[in-house]
Amino acid sequence: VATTAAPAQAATSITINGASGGRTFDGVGAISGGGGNSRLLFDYPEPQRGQILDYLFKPGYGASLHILKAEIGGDTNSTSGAEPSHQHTRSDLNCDRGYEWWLMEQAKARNPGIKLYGLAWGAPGWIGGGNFWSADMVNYLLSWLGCAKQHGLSIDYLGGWNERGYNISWYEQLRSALDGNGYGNVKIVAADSDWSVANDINSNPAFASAVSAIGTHYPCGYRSSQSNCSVPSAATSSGKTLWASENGSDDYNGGAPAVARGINRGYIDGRMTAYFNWPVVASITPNLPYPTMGLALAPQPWSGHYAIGKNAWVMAQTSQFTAPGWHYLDASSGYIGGNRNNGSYVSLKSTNNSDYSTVIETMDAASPQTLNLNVTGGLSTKTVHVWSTDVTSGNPADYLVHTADITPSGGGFGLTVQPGRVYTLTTTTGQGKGTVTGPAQGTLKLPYSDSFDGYAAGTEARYLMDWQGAFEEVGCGGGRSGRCVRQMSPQKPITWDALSDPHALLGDVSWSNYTVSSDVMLEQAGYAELIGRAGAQDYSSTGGLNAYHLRVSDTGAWSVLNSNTNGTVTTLARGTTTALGTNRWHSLALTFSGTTITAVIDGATVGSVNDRTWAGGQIGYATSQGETAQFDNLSITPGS
Ligand code: 147
Repeated sequence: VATTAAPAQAATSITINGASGGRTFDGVGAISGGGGNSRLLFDYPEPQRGQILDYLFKPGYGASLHILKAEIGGDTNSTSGAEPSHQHTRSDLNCDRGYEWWLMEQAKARNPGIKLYGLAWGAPGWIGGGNFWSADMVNYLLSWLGCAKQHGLSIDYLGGWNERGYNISWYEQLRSALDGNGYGNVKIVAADSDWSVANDINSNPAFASAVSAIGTHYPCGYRSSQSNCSVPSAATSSGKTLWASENGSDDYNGGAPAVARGINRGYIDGRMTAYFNWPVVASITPNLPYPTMGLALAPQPWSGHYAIGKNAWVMAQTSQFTAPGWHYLDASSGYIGGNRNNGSYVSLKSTNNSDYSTVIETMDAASPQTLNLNVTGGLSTKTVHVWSTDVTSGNPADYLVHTADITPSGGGFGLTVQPGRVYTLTTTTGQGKGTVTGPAQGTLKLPYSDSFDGYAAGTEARYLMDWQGAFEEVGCGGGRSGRCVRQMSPQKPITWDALSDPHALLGDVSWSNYTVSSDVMLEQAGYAELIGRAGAQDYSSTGGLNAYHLRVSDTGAWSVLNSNTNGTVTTLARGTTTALGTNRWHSLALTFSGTTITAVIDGATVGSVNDRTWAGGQIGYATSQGETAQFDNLSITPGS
């Protein structure tokens, strides 16, 4: 076999200098929230649920996150779902709702050193008469911190309003409220929006003293590019800690090059000392927005199927080799040969002042490069362990591989780096890669039913994914015993994005011909709906859903509706039946058989229509805005 010698490569010298200055590293993390993206993980069976959590949080095993940023629920949609509030109304308080407390506990159980960061996307509408930047909102955050304390969780960082700008005096009020209520150690991040906050922090000392870190979203460009992470001079000269407090929004595998660039270049270009991937896990059904974004895919609690993404392994190339509190070595961080296309490297020094790790990414390189590394400035000259991830490979066996151990000679060693890879050179040990895998995909089998009786009050019914409002287990009303699902938001929320009626979805998008039935009880004048064949859901412009609905009002007015993501709602049939009233139970059913849709109220067929718009999809519940209706005895039976 004839071989051709590669053209001679000039070696590039890199000095890893422990005497270099540099900022303190705060960590790499990910976001649960903004929103709903962790919903189905909670419903996963064991042992798969624990395996996924291990891959996300266990040190030396997977993504091994340093920071978990969790949504502070607001009963309103925050991208891929709504997360429940700890205070649906002013007089209400329940510290056990939703899945973020559970997730933070699970993260802490695996890594007691993990840092926690809370941020709100929206809020219940009683707050500030609909004004987020209010004293009510400060108190809402204080009560959330009180809940965290009840859970034994100490919160390290707190933000304001996700991507909705900032209010200087509100941040100052928040700081003094934290200080005055025993939360002086909770650091404020501003403003989880763009860099404009840096100008005000730079010019207003009172604002500056309230804020610990400037956290900006997508500072290297939205989603896949992550190429240039330069920051405005006001941010640099503010002297504040700078973070990429949200980044990512990319597929759990396909986002890996952007993650690799973003973590390194955020520091090199912008001196940003933390990187947060949005979101932590894609644990939603495939019809919802961003169904594969995250570090892992876990959309099917009914099958237990999950997949750990390349994003997780690229993140591990930094997280497993460093810790918050380590120091960047500025003189040993930059672009290979000064050329961005060759790739980048950052070096960090342990708090023991001896161990170090250098993370190299060659995402944009075209050919192999030879590096001559020199270790100096008091750093360990022990064996250098080399780990690498081939980001161009689709084979998980090529991710986070321990590829070499090098003994430096006279402080020096060489390394050839291939294009499209991440390498970590380290004197530390303890890294590892979990190998357990989950079962194959499967559908959620019909018939499916839920009496909603087997849950504690305040929890969410299995597989029921809130989109707007909050659907929660309560003791049934209307003289019925047992538990029911109730829509808990009695007012229009302070939204993060498009407002829609409260609704929640459940099931497999492949369901086609079936009958869905449920009992329903209105609590006020208004309507409730049974939804079927639900598919795509818009979050940012109309809040619309591809679906059919049977809507019933307290007056007895009913309709069969066809809605879509453009926000269009078409009435397919309508009529009036005996008034349903309030606090009385009724039964609803919708049957889908080919193009025939049949609506039944209290056992009587009220309408039958033909429509071919939606061939299949999930079931769901909806209410008019502010209607706290109850639902019971869900049943979905297969049809033909
Ligand atoms: C972010 C939100 O903070 C997340 O909750 C989630 O919605 C995520 C989805 O990509 O997006 O909001 C952004 C939306 C658009 C841009 C940046 C952030 N953008 O176009 O730069």
